[in-house]
Amino acid sequence: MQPATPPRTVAVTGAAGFIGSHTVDLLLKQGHRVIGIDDLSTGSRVNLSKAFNTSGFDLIVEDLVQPGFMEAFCKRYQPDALIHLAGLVSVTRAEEEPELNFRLNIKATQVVAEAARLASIPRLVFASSAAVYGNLPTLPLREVNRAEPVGNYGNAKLISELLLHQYGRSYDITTVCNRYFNVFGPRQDPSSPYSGVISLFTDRYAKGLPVTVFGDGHQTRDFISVHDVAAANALAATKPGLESSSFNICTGESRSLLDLVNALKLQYPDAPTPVFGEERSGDIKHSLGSPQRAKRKLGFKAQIDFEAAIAELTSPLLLERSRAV
Ligand code: UD2
Repeated sequence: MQPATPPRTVAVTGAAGFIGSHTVDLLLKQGHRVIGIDDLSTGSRVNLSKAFNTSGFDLIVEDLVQPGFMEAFCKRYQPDALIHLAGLVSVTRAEEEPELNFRLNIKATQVVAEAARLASIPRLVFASSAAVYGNLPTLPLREVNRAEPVGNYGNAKLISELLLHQYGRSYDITTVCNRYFNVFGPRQDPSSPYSGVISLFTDRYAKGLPVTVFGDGHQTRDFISVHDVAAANALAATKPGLESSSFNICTGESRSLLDLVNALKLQYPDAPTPVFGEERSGDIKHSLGSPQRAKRKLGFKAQIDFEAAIAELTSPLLLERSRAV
C-alpha cells in the first residue's frame, strides 16, 4: 500500500494496547517508521505480533512517567509526531484510585508534552474520550459544546486536552485531541464487567453463555471500529498542514443494544436468548457524536460498516476481504 504522506517517524505510547497496537499496525502498513513505548502493565506483546514481523518497528518497554525517560527518548529518536495513547482505561478504576488516575491520565500527559517541547517535536496526538462531554442531553455531540465531564476519568481527559492545547499555543506544537466514542474490535479485553459491551457480549457468546442486557436494550451508542480509530490517529499524526484541534472520532450513527444483539446473532445463530436486567446505575441512555469537524479538518470519515466490523470479531478475514475490494 502506498503511504498517504511521505514516510515519517511516529512514536506511539501505549503501543501494546488495544487501540495502540492497531494504530501501530496501520502506520507500518502506510510505510512509516514506528517506535512504540509500553510498560506492558495492561498491554501485551501478543497484540504486536504483526508489528514485530514488519521492518521499521521497535518497542521500548518502560513506564513513561519515569523521570528523564521521555525527554531522553524524544531527543534520541526525534519523531515527527508522538501519539500518546498510554493511560488508565478503566473508568471504574479511575473512580476507585484517583491517585492512579492522576498519574496515568494527567501527569503522564504533562510528561509527554514537556518532553515534546524540549525536543521540538512538532506534533502531538492524544487519546481523549467522549467522556469529556459528560451527560449533555443535546445530540449529536459537537466539539463546540461545553465539556462537562462527570467523574475522574472524563475530567482527566479534559484536563489533558487543556494542557496539551496550551502547550500547542505557547510552544508551536500542533496538538490534536481525538475524542473516541465507543470503540470496539479485535484485541479488546473482555475481562472486567466494565469492559466495553461488545467485547463482553462476544466473549459470552463464544463461550455459549447468554448476555445480560441492562434495561430495555433501547439505549444507543455511537460504536466505532478500532480500524477507523487507527485511521483517525494516523491522519492526526501525519496529515500535512493540520491545525491544533479536538475532534470527535465517531461514526455519527447510533445503534441500540438490541441492534447489537441482532448483529451478533448472525455470527452466533445458536446463541442463548439474552437476559434482561436492571438498568445500570449512572448509565446514559443515548450517546452520539457529530463527525463533521473531523471530516472537514482532519479528512476523517469512518469507513467500516457496523455489521462488517461485528462479523470481523468472529472471522477477521471477512473484513480484510471486504476492505480489499
Ligand atoms: C462508557 C464507559 C463507562 C462510562 C460511560 C460514560 C466503558 C467500557 N464504559 O460506558 O464507564 O464512562 O462511557 O458515558 O468505557 N451493557 C449491557 N450489558 C453488559 C454491559 C453493558 O447491557 O453486560 C450496556 C450498558 O448498560 C450501556 C451499554 O451497554 O447501556 C454500553 O455500555 P459500555 O460500558 O460498553 O459503554 P458506555 O458508553 O455505557
